[in-house]
Amino acid sequence: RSKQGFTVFFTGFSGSGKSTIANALMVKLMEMGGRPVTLLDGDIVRKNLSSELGFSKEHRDLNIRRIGYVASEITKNGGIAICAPIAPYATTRRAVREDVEEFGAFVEVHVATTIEECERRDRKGLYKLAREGKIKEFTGISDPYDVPENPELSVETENVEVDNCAHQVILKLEQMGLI
Ligand code: GGZ
Repeated sequence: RSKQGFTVFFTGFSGSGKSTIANALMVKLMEMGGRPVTLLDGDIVRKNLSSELGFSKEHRDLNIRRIGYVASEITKNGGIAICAPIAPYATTRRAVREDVEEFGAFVEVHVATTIEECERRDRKGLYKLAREGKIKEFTGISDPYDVPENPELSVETENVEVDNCAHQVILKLEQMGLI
């Protein structure tokens, strides 16, 4: 059994299912015991660690680099970090990968639920506000999202249940020899 720490980094649109899958994954990993599991969810990080930041490219990058720094420290100490921000920029995701891989494995999971489906769900009413121009620079509507080219795993929540998505991540972690 490997004891190295690792980071699972979810990326995808607002409302794609990142938080829900990340939470289900956290529960599964905690049940297995062993290493401590830390969830760095997008909105929780923004409330506690990045409260002064907005959604410009500079601020998003700063937010993601902070998440990456915390994840790399957790990974260094043999823990499991689960991150779930939008992280729209490929270069920034790459930088975080490099930070983490100094100490352990980086598992990028693209939550590939389409923008159409996220907007159709519109769980928080944010897409409507973005369409009305009341939220500017909204990812997928009026701001870019670089589709991950080589993620360790891609899942989607349109046709697949959350628990199944979390299970696919578990299988990938087993396959990589991390759990
Ligand atoms: C994207 C926004 C925006 C804009 C507010 N664009 O569904 P949510 O509400 O909880 O998830 C979104 C969250 C995105 O924060 P992240 O820290 O994950 O973004 S990034 O990785 O780009 O730094 C959404 C809400 O904040 N939100 N305004 N303009 N999402």
